[in-house]
This record gives sequence, structure tokens and C-alpha cells, in this order.
Amino acid sequence: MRRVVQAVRRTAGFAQHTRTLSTNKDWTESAVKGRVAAEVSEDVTDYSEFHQPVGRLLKQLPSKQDDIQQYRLSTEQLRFYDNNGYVGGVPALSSQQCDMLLEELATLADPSNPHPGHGLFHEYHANQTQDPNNVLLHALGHWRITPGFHDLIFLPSITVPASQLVVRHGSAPFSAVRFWHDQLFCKPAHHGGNVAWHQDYSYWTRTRPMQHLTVHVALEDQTADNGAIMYVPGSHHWTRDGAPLPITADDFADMDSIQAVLTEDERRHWKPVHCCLKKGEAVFHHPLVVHGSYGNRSPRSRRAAVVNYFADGTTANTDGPLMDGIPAVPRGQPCAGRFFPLVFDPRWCM
Ligand SMILES: O=C(O)CCC(=O)C(=O)O
Repeated sequence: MRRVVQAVRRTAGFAQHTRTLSTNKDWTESAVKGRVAAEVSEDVTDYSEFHQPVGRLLKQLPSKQDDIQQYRLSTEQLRFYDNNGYVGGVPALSSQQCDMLLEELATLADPSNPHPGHGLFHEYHANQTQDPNNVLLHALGHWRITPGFHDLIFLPSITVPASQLVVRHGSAPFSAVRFWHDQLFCKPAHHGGNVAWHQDYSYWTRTRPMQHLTVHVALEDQTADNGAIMYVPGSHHWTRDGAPLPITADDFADMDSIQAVLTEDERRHWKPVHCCLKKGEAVFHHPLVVHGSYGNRSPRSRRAAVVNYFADGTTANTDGPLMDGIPAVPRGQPCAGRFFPLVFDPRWCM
């Protein structure tokens, strides 16, 4: 059977893009890669058109020192990040804001009633491991689909620490920060899946230089028994001649596949720790720190919203599109424009 599905979106000032999947083979590969093929009608709002908060979580971008002061990380927090490759327990959202996002998430994750904006996801894996006893919803692109997830990427409780961490050398204490992409990592109660150990930059070498940052926001309490995120402290120094470790588990299923590529010295220093987060707290991590998490056999779900950033000036390192469904940025050119908004610039508050 030949199957052709198109996702078409037209907006003023933005070239129409069409995604076409054909043949069963492509279809299967697409499912594995989480490729999304759904029509998006003209009347669905694509929030990527808005480079300001739309008012769901935040009214306006910070414009003076008073707007950002309270969000700065302390010297001890910065030192912890430099030594370990992550810093956790940072308040990012109120409980009410988490509930608002969880409501939006429910509309994005209901297979019986797909969201009208579903075709705007860059990737959507209802279960990335494909094992029904190990379920991990993983998706990219929801900032385009719902107003709360859109505003999340601009929240100063997230972007101000990000601007302190995204570049950790040189004299400027703050950098201008651009949105790279977002992710959902959701584990249901009882049969939630694991996320195999990995370094984020292993997946991101299509952009350079490495001046990236991940912010993992707990929408629910994370504890050892519901599969809290874990880190290997100090592993942000583990490279192969400056390059990240190779990807060892595309589907995140084989927790320990990374062991095969570690050196003896790295194995000796393999001392993972949990980073238990309260609902609304964030952990900020380095693009090379090794992290992952075990499955969820507890009676509580563990849903997290992740925002990935890079420093302004990061460039494309490929001629192809950086994500499914968006136009390519020419190799060597800065990642900017509609899909990579500036979320914080210290000059806004001078
Ligand atoms: O959800 C997890 O446990 C891991 C998510 C992850 O890889 C990340 O936040 O970068």
C-alpha cells in the first residue's frame, strides 16, 4: 500500500513547507524517528510566530535589573555546576503553573483525540522505547502548539540562570541566549520507561560551537522510585578529542549501552547520583554531562518539560534542516529567525 501524508502550514512572511512521506519503508522509519505526519489547518495558531510571551505564564520579557535580580544563581551554585556538570533544585515554576502545563500536556498526549496542532511537532514518540512495559513519551516542538509551553521558553526563572551557564569561560557573567528546542519526557505510573545514559551534545553536533544548555523542569515531584533524572558528576569532561561520546541508544531503551564506549578511567569514575526535584524545580545541565533515568514502577507519574538553549551566535553545521518540518539554516550561518528566538539578552536589562 502506498501511503502519502502531507503536513502543510502557510503563514504570512514564511514560506510554505510541505512534508511528504511515501512508501511503507519510509513510514516505518518515520515512526522510529518520531516523524510527524498530520495536516495542520490554517486556523491553528503556530506560536513560533510569537517571539514574546503570549501571557499564559508570563506577561512580558524582562527589561530592567529588578526583573532579573532574584533569578541569578549564586556563586556556590555556579561552582557546583562547574565541578559537577549540573545544578539542581532551582525554583522555576509555581505549582499552579505546573498544573496549567500538565493540563496542556493532557491535550497533547491523548491518542483518542489528537491535538489539532499535532502536525507542528518536530518529533513525537508516544513510546520511544516501543516496549509497552517501558513507556516513554518523548516529543519536540510543543512550544509551537500550546500557549503555556510557548511561554515556558521565555521565563526569566529559566533564562536568567541559562544566560549565566551557557558559556562558562571569558569575562562576561551573562550571555545572550537563544532557544534551540524543547522536549517532553513523560513516564506513566507503574510502567514508565527509562532514558538510557547519554550526553546531549552527542545528538546536537549539527550545531556548533558547543555552547548549549539543557533545563529539565519537573512538572511533578521526581524521586528515586518514580525515575528521577540522574547524573554522573564530572562526566562533562568526558570527550573523544573534544567530540562527544557516540550515541549508543537511539530509542533510549538500553540503559547501560553507554558502558561499551567508556574508557577504564571513566568506568572507575562512574558514580551516578539522583537529582530529586520537587514539582516546579529545574536542573540545569552541561551538554556533555552524562545523564539518564530508570523506569517508573511507582504509583505516581513522572512528567518533565525540557528546554534546550544555545548561546546567541551558534551556527548550523549541516546543510539539511536542523529539525523535521523547518527550513534549513545554511551551514556556517547563525541559527536564528522564527524557530530559534532570542529568549534573553543581558542588554535588555541595562
Ligand atoms: O527524563 C529524563 O530522565 C532524562 C531527560 C533528558 O535526557 C534531559 O533532560 O536532557
